[in-house]
Amino acid sequence: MPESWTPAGPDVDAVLARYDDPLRVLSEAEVPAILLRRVYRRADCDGLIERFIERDLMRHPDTPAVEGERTRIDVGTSLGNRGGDQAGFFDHAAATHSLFQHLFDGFDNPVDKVYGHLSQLAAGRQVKVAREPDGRLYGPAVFRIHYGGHAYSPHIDHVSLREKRFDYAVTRFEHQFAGVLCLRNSSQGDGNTQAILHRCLWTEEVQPHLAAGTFPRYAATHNVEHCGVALDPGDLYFFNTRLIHEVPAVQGREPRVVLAVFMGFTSSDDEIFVWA
Ligand SMILES: O=C(O)CCC(=O)C(=O)O
Ligand SMILES: [Fe+2]
Repeated sequence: MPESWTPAGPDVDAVLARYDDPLRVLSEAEVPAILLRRVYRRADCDGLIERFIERDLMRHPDTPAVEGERTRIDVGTSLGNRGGDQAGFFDHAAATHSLFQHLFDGFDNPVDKVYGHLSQLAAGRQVKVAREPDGRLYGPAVFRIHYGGHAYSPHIDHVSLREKRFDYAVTRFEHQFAGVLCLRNSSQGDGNTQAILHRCLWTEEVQPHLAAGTFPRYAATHNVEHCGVALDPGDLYFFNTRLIHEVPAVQGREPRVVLAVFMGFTSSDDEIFVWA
């Protein structure tokens, strides 16, 4: 019987006992994800969210949304949103580095947690914030607050394959992964909003199905396996963002709050660049 396609985990030691080079395993999508449980304290998850609300970085779940408000708020800088204006992107990233210098005071630093776990999985490669040859830094990570109704339909994330950006240093990497640390999950009834990873790496052939919203039918006719990634606050997962993936709409009062990073990986490259 072939082994089932399930995440590696639940902690770094278990992953390293099984795989010498877990990120290379991710690059080949041999496993859907590396899923590390309870890497960040629950009290720090709640405390950070309270701080964001106090500082007006996010809306309290009981405060009604103002008309036309977006269902997703970002705290941080993301290349996907801002990369079209390169100077503006790097200025915004510099402001994020300043903001993050003290934003976590009194709590464990969640960005360091993500980078630290990634380093342990990196088989000696250096994990660093993505930078241009002239030293300009990308945003280190982004908090994403998703309110009710926000969904990610089946998609991939890849700077060159999807976004067609070639004027950034991160284009040099062959593979792109994401890291997602859950700080709060939406919940209502028995169903939490959880990510689904499909055992299908992006190709030109599937693109029309993503664009037309017909990927579910494509997946059913091609017997594409999938894997749900159920996160509790404090859990961290890494996955290959060339896998078609989705997150169903957030349900209920609580927003889904995550700290997200992307990273560029090439097996033979001794650096891993991380950005948001
Ligand atoms: O929140 C997640 O678990 C994944 C979100 C995602 O796919 C994205 O931000 O591109
Ligand atoms: Fe994604």
